[in-house]
Amino acid sequence: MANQEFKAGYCAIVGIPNAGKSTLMNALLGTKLSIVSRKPQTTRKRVLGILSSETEQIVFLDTPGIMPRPNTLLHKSMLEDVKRSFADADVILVLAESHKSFESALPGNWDEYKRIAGTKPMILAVSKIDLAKQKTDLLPVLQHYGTMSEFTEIVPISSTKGLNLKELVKTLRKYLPVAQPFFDTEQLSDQNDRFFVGELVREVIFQMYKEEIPYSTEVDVREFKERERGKWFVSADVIVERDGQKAILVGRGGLALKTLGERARKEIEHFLTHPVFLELHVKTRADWRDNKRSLTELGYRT
Ligand SMILES: Nc1nc2c(ncn2[C@@H]2O[C@H](COP(=O)(O)OP(=O)(O)OP(=O)(O)O)[C@@H](O)[C@H]2O)c(=O)[nH]1
Ligand SMILES: [Mg+2]
Repeated sequence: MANQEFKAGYCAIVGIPNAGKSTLMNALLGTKLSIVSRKPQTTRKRVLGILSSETEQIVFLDTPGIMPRPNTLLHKSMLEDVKRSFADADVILVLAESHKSFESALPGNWDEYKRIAGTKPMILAVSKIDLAKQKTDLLPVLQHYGTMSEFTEIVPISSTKGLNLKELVKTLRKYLPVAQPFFDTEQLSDQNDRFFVGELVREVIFQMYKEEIPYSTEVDVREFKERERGKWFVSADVIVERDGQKAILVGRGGLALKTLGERARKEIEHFLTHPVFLELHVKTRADWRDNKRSLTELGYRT
């Protein structure tokens, strides 16, 4: 609409682990950018996703889940990313799952984050409403959040069913400043393919392995070569904390690692729309989650 002023700004998507933040950003962008799993704490670094239309550009910051008590240096770094996103945002979009109790749908230390937000507008998206058994189940939930003064708007959504997402964008638009786009309107992110390739390997690890394995594992893309002819070449280290975990990752006769490689390669090829040769090397780096130097080398801010 030519008579609408162009608006542009940053929107941080925040909430407890597993609230559906990454799924929402992907649904809004119409593309799979940020990795998703059924396990909490999938996102570890903030992921930037750019939504451009003729009337606005919203730069989303998909953040790691807020956990009240960080118990590793990695967790602390994840929370720093959340806080940085609060600081960078023009509007803060808080996700709370519709089917969770009010006490558990927002972070235990919500007051602390409310303070960080200060006077910035905060919108609450009540997520996963497709899980509500009946429409009437949602009413008391929306009424309850309606009494919380920090939220200027409340929008019920379902990312997987695509419910109310257009309304959500319209609502967010209201709180963006009049400005020119920050990024090229064709651009989807400011993070490079190398980053997303590592994330896709990590996503398959979150889907394939149980218990502590996904949490103890990191992926470090060592080589990423685009070739003029033939397959592109990707070599990545899969880092675990202990040798016992290495054995689980590799599996009997190397079968698990082979499956991981095949599944990750398919995801990467889909993302890059180009065939790739993927090489994975499993390495042990003792307690990397609590080692400042290791974390810095792996691209975490500490
Ligand atoms: N039924 C339903 N499930 C959803 C919806 N949105 C997300 N999920 C599921 O919720 C789980 C967590 O989704 P994510 O997008 O990874 O959640 P997140 O908030 O990014 O999680 P962290 O990165 O770990 O903090 C996945 O299994 C999703 O498929 C939704 O609208 N409806
Ligand atoms: Mg996530």
